[in-house]
Amino acid sequence: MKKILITGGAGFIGSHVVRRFVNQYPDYHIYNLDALTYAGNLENLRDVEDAANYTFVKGDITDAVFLDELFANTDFYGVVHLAAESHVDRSISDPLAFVVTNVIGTVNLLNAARKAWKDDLANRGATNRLFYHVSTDEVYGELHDPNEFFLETTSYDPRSPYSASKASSDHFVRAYHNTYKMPVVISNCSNNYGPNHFPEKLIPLMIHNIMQKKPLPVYGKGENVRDWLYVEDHARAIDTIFHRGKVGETYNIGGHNEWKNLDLVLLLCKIMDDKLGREPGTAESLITYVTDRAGHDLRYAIDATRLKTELGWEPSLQFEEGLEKTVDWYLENQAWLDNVTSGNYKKYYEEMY
Ligand code: NAD
Ligand code: TDX
Repeated sequence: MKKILITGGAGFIGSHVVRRFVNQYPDYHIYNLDALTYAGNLENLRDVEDAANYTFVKGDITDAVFLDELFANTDFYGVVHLAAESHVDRSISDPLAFVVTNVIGTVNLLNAARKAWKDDLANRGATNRLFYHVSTDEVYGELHDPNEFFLETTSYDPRSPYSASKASSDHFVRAYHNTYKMPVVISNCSNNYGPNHFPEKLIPLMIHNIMQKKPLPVYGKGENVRDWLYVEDHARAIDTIFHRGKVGETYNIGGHNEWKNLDLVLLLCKIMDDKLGREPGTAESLITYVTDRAGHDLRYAIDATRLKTELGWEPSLQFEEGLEKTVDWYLENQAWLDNVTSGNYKKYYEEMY
């Protein structure tokens, strides 16, 4: 049985990746390594927790000694690295936490793999092992020209502490490939949405606030543009790249689905009024324009042609369909939402808005 380490598997995207790998690959044993920060939640994985090919390991990627022991005791065939601090607003108030987890944590993981895989690395090309780093489109900076898209060759230009930390970790991953022959692959994905998304991010925050009839905080004028992808499509892309991506390469992943924030919030308002049996316009009346995010990137848009032409991946869901599925999930899982919005969330929310 091949042992695969997935980091950050209790988080939003990680939990969908863990579920997919556990269900699709009975010949793999999946180890989910997660520190269970505020963003990690084992409730996300209740349906796979008893699977014979799944093990949860509580641990912190900032702890190098722990990682070295883990890799010495378990012969991992592959690593899919998602553990990170992921919220741009939190990176603005506490940048160092992002350096520690996203940069130092990633280097610790690379070091642990390097030590454990040293015989394979000494023999370049003779390894089937893989270190897969999951990254973001935000490393490319922002776009102004509506005809421009991020390509795999676009120069890095990170503009928030979050994207600077992810760009740095991408650079370390490539440096380990070049210097130590670490077999790596990187993907840079656009904004995800779907079930289990923590309600500090735009879509689940708006869904939660519409349910509670609370103000809907739109930053600035709501003109910033994001390219949205359903999370299960991202998990399928990660599966595809893990198995068929070329070592040393980068793949962009995106939904080809750009929305201005305000238009997206208006669409959500319409869907939610409908589902909740409220008068049309009820949710929209909650929209409140608030101070813009510092250094707010104007537009992200991914060109995912390479992934389509080389590996045959395409998004499967239309946005309206994905958004309805997402809203339905939150309406059916209010206990999940109540649980993650109790305790520290209240304090975070009061400080933010
Ligand atoms: P998330 O915040 O929902 O989950 C992060 C997970 O990592 C949590 O389970 C948390 O407990 C864990 N974690 C955090 N610090 C840790 C540490 N020191 N040691 C071990 N575990 C730790 O994040 P997400 O939105 O699921 O993003 C996952 C990855 O995908 C990140 O690397 C992120 O940069 C990348 N990404 C996210 C998006 C997006 O739209 N959310 C888009 C592109 C790329
Ligand atoms: O309350 C809000 N109001 C608002 O107008 C929030 C939380 C956000 N916004 C805006 C800011 C952005 O333009 O909505 C847009 C989306 O914001 P987020 O959901 O915070 O996502 P973003 O900053 O685009 O980053 C996300 O996508 C790329 C993830 O959090 C990253 O982890 C990922 O790499």
